[in-house]
Amino acid sequence: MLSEEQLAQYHADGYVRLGQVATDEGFEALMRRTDDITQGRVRHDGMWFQLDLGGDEYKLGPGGRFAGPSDEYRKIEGWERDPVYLAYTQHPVFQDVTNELIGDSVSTYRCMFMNKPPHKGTVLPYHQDGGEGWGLSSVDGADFVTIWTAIDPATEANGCVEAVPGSHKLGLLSRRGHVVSEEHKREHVEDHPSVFLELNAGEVVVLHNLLLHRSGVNGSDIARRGYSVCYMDGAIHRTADPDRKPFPMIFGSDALSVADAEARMSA
Ligand SMILES: O=C(O)CCC(=O)C(=O)O
Repeated sequence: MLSEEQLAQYHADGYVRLGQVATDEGFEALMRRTDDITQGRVRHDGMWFQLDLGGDEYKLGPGGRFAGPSDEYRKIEGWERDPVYLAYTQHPVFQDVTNELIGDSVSTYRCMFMNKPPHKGTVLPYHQDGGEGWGLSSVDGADFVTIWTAIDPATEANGCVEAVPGSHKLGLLSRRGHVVSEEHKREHVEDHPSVFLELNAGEVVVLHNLLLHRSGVNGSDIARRGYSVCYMDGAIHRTADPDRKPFPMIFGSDALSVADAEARMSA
């Protein structure tokens, strides 16, 4: 449960740190499973992989199926298919937090791995999470929250998330663009102090979806792997979907089951 102080910080700054949520043993299992997935020892249908191109230009490679064992995936989506990661995503602490900030019925837009390999890592410019590009029935994302877990220590040197405290209060700056325009950057980023959300391995930060955030390249010898889950109101659906099918449910009725995910693995 968020304390009153934590809740006040979340509303004032648009982020709040939770410390380490997993037990040490649980976190070791997450680290092992991270390697199992990036190295292809564990495979799940429907996961999406994108290799890192590196560089300080926002240039992304194509995404698709597993492309062989690699420490150089930039992004991998679909981690809710994995029982170890699903159990973590459904941790009671995250249930309390999302219950408080969203409600009882919670789905996930995406459960993703974001990596900046040593001396690589593509820059991610300042952006807000939401807008029409997400193709959702909730455009301004007033009912999303991201919970970001450091798999490696996340530091300024290896490209941790950087954010402008309080910027979530600006509301959605553009319905169209995901990345902040030059004009909005001049107005809302330059001359506004930012914070580097440095975390020890295992630690967690909760981010308001409209918080202006970015991350840079990794200038260090240490990888910067993170696990980012966008939780949202379970009623949100894709605008293009005439059946209004919900996203994978994490909490509430029809929530995904760890036992089912385990059974699929051993089938
Ligand atoms: O991990 C990163 O570098 C950025 C992640 C991000 O933008 C997000 O989780 O919404």
